[in-house]
Order: sequence, then C-alpha cells, then structure tokens
Amino acid sequence: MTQPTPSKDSPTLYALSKKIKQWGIELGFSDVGITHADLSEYEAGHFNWVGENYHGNMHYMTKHGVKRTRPNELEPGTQSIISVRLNYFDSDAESAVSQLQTPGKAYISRYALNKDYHKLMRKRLQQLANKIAEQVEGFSYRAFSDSAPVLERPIAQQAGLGFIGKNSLIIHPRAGSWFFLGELYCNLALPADEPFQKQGCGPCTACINECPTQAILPGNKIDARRCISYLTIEYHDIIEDELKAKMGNRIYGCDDCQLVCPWNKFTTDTQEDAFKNKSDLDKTELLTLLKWNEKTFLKKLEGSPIRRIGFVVWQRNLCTALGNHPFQTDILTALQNLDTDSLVVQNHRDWAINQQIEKESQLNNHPNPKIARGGSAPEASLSYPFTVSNKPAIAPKYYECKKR
Ligand code: B12
Ligand code: SF4
Ligand code: SF4
Repeated sequence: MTQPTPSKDSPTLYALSKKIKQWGIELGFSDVGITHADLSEYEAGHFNWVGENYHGNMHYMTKHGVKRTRPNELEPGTQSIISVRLNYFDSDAESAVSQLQTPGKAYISRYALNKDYHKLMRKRLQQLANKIAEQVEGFSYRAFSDSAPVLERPIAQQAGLGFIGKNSLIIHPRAGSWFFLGELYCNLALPADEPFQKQGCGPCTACINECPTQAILPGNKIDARRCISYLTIEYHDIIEDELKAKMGNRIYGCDDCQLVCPWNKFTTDTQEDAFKNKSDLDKTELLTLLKWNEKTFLKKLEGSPIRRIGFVVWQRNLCTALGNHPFQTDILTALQNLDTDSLVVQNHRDWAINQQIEKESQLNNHPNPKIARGGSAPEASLSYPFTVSNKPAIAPKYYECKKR
C-alpha cells in the first residue's frame, strides 16, 4: 500500500474515523471499530494453537506463516484496521433448540440457513472503502471476511467490538455473538479505539458443559479436531466412531456453545434480507434430504455456504445423523438402499445401519412387551442423547419455539 496524499481539504483523521463509523452503520453494519496493525500480543497464542495441531487438517491455518499475525506482512503499508460486525440471527426461523431436540430434523447452524455471507460482507466493505476513497486521495485498502490469513477475533477485540469468550467467539455484552466479522486493512493512520478490556464470562462454564464433543479447552481455545463445526464442514474424511455418535442431528456446523451463552439473550435480529429465512432449511427432515441427488443438492443450495462442502460430505453428514436417530424402519431401509461410490459415505452409511440395527435389537429385547413387539417406542426417543438440555434460566429466547 502506498501512503495517501491528504488533499488540502481532507478532514482530520479523527473526524474521518468518526465518519467511517457513521458510514459503516448507515451501510448496515451492526458495529464498527478501529485498531492499529500491531497484533503481537496474540502471536504466541496463535502459534501455540497450531503447534498443538488443534487446527487438524485446515492447512490454510499454517500455510501463510506470520502473515496472519502481522498485517504488514500480508499487506505492506497497513497502518490501521477497520473492524466490522454484522448480525445474522433471525428469530423467525424455527427454534434451534426444538430442531436439535427433534432427531428426525436436520440441524443446520444458524449462519448457514440463508445466503453465503462472504460475498455480502466483502461487497459491503467495498462500499465503505468507496466512501472513504471519495474523501481521501491515495486511500488504499484490502477487504476481508473469513477470506484470508487474518486474525479476525483478536482484531475485533482490539478494536473494541467485544471480548473473547471461553467458547473463543467475540461476544459483546449488549449484542451476544451471533454476528460475522470483517475488516478493511488500510494505509491511513486512524486513531485506534480502546480494546475491549473486560472478559465477560466470569464463573460461567455453560458452553464448556454443553459442548457435545468436549472441544472447548482452557484459555478460550477450541480443539477444532473435536468441534462439530470442523467435522461437518472442514473435515472431509471418515469421522471417528466416538465423535460420530456425539454429533446428533447436526449436519452442517454447530451452535450449541452460542445457544447456551447467557449473553445471547441480548442478540438483536438481523436486518439483512439475505440472512432472513427464505429457505426451508430450518425445518427439513433428514430423510427428505437423503433423497436428494447431486443435481438437486447443487440446485437447492445455490448461493448457500453449504454447497462448498460438496455432495459427498453432505451425504456423509446425513448418514451420521440418521445413525444417531432412534430406531425407525424407514430410516434403516433408506440407509440400506443408499448407493454410493464414495468410501467415506459407505463407512458412515454402514456405521449408521449398524447403529439402527443395534437400537432395533435393544427394542426387541426390551422388558416392556408392548415395545418389544415392535410398537411405537416412546422410550426410544427419550433415550436420545440430547446435548442441549432445556435450561430456560440460561437463555430463554432460544428455548422457546416461536412457531409451534
Ligand atoms: C478456523 C476457524 C474455525 C475453526 C476453528 C475455530 C477456532 N475457535 O479457532 C472451526 C471450523 C472449528 C470454526 C468453527 C466456528 N466458527 Co469459525 N473461523 C475460523 C477462522 C477461519 C480462523 C479462526 C482462528 O484463527 N483460529 C485460531 C485461534 C488460535 O485463533 P482465535 O480463536 O482467534 O484465538 C486467539 C484469541 O482467542 C487469543 N485469545 C483468547 N483469549 C485471549 C486473552 C488474551 C489476554 C490474549 C492476549 C489473547 C487471547 O488467543 C488466540 C491467539 O491469537 C475465523 C475467520 C478468521 N480468519 O479469523 C472464523 C470465525 C472465527 N468463525 C466464526 C464462526 C461464526 C464460527 C462458528 C460459530 C460456525 C458454526 N456455527 O458452525 C463455529 C464456532 C466454533 C467455536 N466455538 O469457535 C466467526 C466468529 C464470529 C464471532 N462472533 O466471533 C469467524 C470470525 C468468521 C467470520 N468472519 O465471521 N471456525
Ligand atoms: S461449535 Fe459445537 S462442537 Fe464446536 S465448540 Fe461449540 S459447542 Fe462445541
Ligand atoms: S457460555 Fe458462559 S463461559 Fe461460555 S462464552 Fe458464554 S458467558 Fe462465556
């Protein structure tokens, strides 16, 4: 980046930073903060995390060396970082918890129910950059949102957008954590905001207790290799049986550590049309989705982030979820009829078939003769290992179904 040539009548940098925040809000961002380009405080933490191999096979986390922790190595001349957040929670969607507690439904994480955020965020950042460029000659920048080696959460914390929770997410005490982050690296030496100093978790450990796979580590870190978000989206191989059994009906991402977070009762609904639920993905059945062929998958998920995982991973995830369902004849039949060339899907399908057969034989040996005779078995659904318990005291908003 080259240094800007401030024009004679360009506003002072302080006034400009105030304007940038105002424009950001006018463009629809939920908050805007500014920080300097020194992230050295976070460097050791980052390299310890990858050093422990917590990133699993996300090779992009190690590929860029210090570019991630040193903004100037990624974009020479970067003097300030404008950090933004954009809310995505849509409370008109079917209740997340009721979805999780209905094993026949497909649980898709809230951020992926609608349009892919990457493009929208970058387009919006571009609009913000255009406004700045109108005022400052020589303004140069690069826009990011989960698209490059950028330490987005540390940047957001340093820019005052929130604290890093024990679940590792950025949380704002008045806004919770259901938002995306994005940045403009730029060549202006804008005055930096105060970092968000307070760590707001206190003695709470709700997310640690609820995480279905015990992926949350001390020190606000995640072992991605155990995280259902990683397993369903980033990891494309055969998942260990121990973890398969803990994934419940989550077929794309996971939200449990946000659903139980008490700060999320302060979430404001998204104002973005693109994030308002227009798909049926908040209420679809696993069996319906298993009937999709690759063409349907690509067609129905046009513009959705889910498309990126590809059809094989999609089918793998559906098989896992169906294996976690209590025994049901039509599920067993659908799995047995699933024809696939993929070794990964075959593994998950066969695991799911075995799970179903095992559950069926447990039912047949059930001491209650009504159930053993093959009648409907209420116990079967009760024995489903719900990982999100009904805890209205924690975050009532998420434990009430809006639509009944
Ligand atoms: C890799 C990645 C993942 C991985 C690993 C997650 C992880 N916790 O690292 C997986 C696939 C598991 C994942 C899952 C999810 N992700 Co993700 N992910 C990323 C990505 C690409 C990089 C994150 C990263 O650098 N991790 C490495 C660790 C070491 O970095 P870190 O967590 O930032 O940790 C630093 C700080 O926490 C710091 N730290 C913590 N406490 C303290 C205290 C002090 C005093 C100091 C100095 C430092 C410090 O130390 C670390 C070292 O730098 C970012 C986008 C980006 N480019 O940043 C999105 C991002 C973090 N993900 C996001 C989202 C939404 C999710 C999910 C909710 C999606 C879903 N519903 O399934 C889940 C949540 C899981 C969870 N609890 O983290 C959002 C988070 C928004 C927010 N409010 O924070 C991001 C920012 C994407 C975006 N642009 O919006 N993700
Ligand atoms: S996203 Fe799910 S699996 Fe990952 S840390 Fe949060 S609760 Fe655990
Ligand atoms: S659930 Fe509790 S411990 Fe976890 S991030 Fe939220 S406040 Fe912190």
